[in-house]
Amino acid sequence: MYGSEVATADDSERTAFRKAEKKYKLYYDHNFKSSKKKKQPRAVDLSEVVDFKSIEDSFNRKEDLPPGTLLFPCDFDRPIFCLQSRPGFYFIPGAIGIEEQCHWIRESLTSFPQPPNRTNHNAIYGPINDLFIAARERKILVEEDSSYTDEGSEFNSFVSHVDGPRWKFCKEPGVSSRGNMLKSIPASGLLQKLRWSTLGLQFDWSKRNYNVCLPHNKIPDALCQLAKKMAAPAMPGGEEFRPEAAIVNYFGLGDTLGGHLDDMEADWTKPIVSISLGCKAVFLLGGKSRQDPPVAMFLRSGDVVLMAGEARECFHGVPRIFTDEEKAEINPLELQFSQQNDLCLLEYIRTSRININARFEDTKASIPVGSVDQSNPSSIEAIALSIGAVCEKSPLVDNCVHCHQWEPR
Ligand SMILES: O=C(O)CCC(=O)C(=O)O
Repeated sequence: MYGSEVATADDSERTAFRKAEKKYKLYYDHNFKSSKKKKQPRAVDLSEVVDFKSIEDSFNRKEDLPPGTLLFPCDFDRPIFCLQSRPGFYFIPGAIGIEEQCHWIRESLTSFPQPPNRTNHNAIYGPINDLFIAARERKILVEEDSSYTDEGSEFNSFVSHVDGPRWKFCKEPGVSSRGNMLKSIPASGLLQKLRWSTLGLQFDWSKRNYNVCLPHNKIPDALCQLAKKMAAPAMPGGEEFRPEAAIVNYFGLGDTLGGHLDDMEADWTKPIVSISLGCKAVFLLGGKSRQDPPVAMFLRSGDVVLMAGEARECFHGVPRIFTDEEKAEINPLELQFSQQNDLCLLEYIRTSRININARFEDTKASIPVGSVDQSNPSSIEAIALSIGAVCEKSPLVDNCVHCHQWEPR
């Protein structure tokens, strides 16, 4: 997933992929005419962004396709489009209906970040239970009072690292026995800073591999079924897709996912099934080199992308999500969540995008050695360093969803 071939600072201007990232990334202009110097998003030219929704609309009306776009022949219940220039890439616009989108958004916020699934917060706070509920109830994560070591302390019920700090959701900020304010962070802030969670087989960021030793649950059956159905057009010889791992990416305003290769899985003939939820985004699909000019395309809530075979070797990334009412295109989601009186979900999704990508990993090929010992700070540090190193070298991924943890906004 996060390719070994990481960009260095001096290719930031040189490669075609970098240029495209820069073109679509969110920049602000300061409006000096206004006394408040309000930040305004800089206008971006979206005329070259491929829009598979309008391609589908026009195909349904006139059965014609723009040059370079192909209709994949299959008996799927929706048209599936491919690009002549990128064999192994499939786009299924609006593949997931609105109610199902709401279901996966809810799951992504309530159950997917639950331990033993890991999130970007693990390295600092350890496993966190019920983050979404705590955010809804406006709770605060408070660090244990290290000056007070009562065995019966309530904090012991929420152990994060065995020897490290312990944290607990509280209604109020805490004060230590010596009268100092304890470190605390609102749960709502942690929810906004949730960048990834991993389902099924857990990915070990320090070793850049799946690690069967890390505690994990199976991927939820309903997600397997969905991925299996969506993957069918890209499966070799009519085989069934059985995902063993999934990464959930959470994007807020200004977040990006820098260009990378998904090269961690042993078997590249199996597709990655990538589901978009929430605000619209620009996705860049490059070639095998960062020098290849990427194709930019919109990803909307409910779209599904498959990357298999040769497309697995292509750089890709997300330089932009849109959170303004006109471009985000989430009115149907807003309507659903207001009907269900899910104000917290409504508030979240108005400024966020979620991507669930399911992968097949041959467990026999995964390295079962040297699992990350969460009680060992040097191991946690290794994760931080490995991700930090990637990001330091990549000036355009300063808001990258995978490295936020190490670079405060
Ligand atoms: O967010 C997306 O659409 C792409 C996610 C992705 O490329 C990844 O997680 O490797």
